[in-house]
Amino acid sequence: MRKLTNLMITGAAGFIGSNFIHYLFNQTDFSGSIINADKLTYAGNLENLADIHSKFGRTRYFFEQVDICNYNATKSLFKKYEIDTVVHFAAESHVDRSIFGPKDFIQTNIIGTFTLLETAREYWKDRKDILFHHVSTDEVFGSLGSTGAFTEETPYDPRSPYSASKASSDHLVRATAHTYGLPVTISNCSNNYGPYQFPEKLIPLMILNMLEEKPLPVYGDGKNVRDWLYVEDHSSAIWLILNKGLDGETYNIGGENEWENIRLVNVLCDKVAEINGRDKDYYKRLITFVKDRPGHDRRYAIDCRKIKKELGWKQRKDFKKGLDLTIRWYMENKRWVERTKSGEYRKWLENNYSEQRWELPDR
Ligand code: NAD
Ligand code: TDX
Repeated sequence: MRKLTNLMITGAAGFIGSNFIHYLFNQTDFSGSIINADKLTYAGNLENLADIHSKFGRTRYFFEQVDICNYNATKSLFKKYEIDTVVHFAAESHVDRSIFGPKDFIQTNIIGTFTLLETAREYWKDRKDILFHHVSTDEVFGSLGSTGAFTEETPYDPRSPYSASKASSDHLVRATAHTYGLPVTISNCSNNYGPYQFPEKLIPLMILNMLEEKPLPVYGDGKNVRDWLYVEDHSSAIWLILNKGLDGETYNIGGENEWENIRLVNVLCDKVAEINGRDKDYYKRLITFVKDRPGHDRRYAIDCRKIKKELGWKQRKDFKKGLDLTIRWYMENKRWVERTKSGEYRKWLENNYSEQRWELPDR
């Protein structure tokens, strides 16, 4: 029986990790503590969790600024909080950045994952009531032609520095389980969208550019296909895996919701125009085809029948509704948008944690 009491969630100041924490506190019966272990790179924004901090800070929610590549730091956190579960989100996550500067991807995604695995092995020894869950991506499987979908058995074929670093981390997790018996689970998920996504990724970038009447840059011919999943549905899948997933197993998670980029951008233009009371085609004049991403994977699609059948998971959010919620979130959260774009969000830590001493919760 897994303990699932003191969860170290790495990279939880980022997009999916912060949504996962909201999901745990607001939509599950989870009654333990969460330790958010995050280095706070450009992608880490503690304002994503300001509400959680004020409700549960220093009782059930703790933030620790830590680089997962630092063995001594991760080891002391395992001890300090008696960690029994790791949910490993921390990563460099943006494909374009990996093309211009792959080094941080190799460091965090590979060395960082390796360091966490070493820490977990050292601290947990032969315990079986613990779990290391590794969050990965569909991009490790490569690129598809016009038909078919990635299953858990699809051979790895990563084609960008980002996906190569994630593939490498997946291999390290499996090798550690196989060689040393560490209880692990892995999930490979398709493209997420929703609140708190850093506006370098396609959907928030397009929404915010429309609102500022800036060009909407579509790479290449716009016919690359992605399979989109609302971030809350990703969270529910991970929570299910923590509770019911079998040690050593991999689960694919996907939206079963494929869109060519250009079609998706057109739908976003329609929706933002509708919400803003503009003519239907108002924002489409901003669509600009630009030079393609080097090595741009053509199509991803996930076969997620295993997690559906074995764990009873399903996607709940209809895509049009999810897009509507997401657009409205970016329109209504002007302060978050402004502070994210200006870099002001990086000062939140100084202003809110200066007096904190990272104490243990009362037990
Ligand atoms: P993100 O870029 O929004 O957040 C990453 C977080 O990790 C940030 O808070 C950052 O500060 C932190 N971080 C980076 N380097 C660190 C380090 N060395 N030590 C500690 N913390 C560090 O990423 P995201 O979109 O939330 O993705 C989370 C995870 O999910 C990643 O592992 C990613 O590969 C995977 N994933 C993402 C998607 C997607 O569509 N975004 C889809 C499938 C899988
Ligand atoms: O300005 C843009 N114009 C454009 O046409 C951007 C930012 C993207 N694109 C295209 C490239 C992709 O085909 O849109 C698609 C989606 O791009 P991203 O949002 O950068 O996502 P992607 O490269 O598909 O990777 C995402 O999904 C899998 C996440 O960033 C990864 O972390 C995750 O593993």
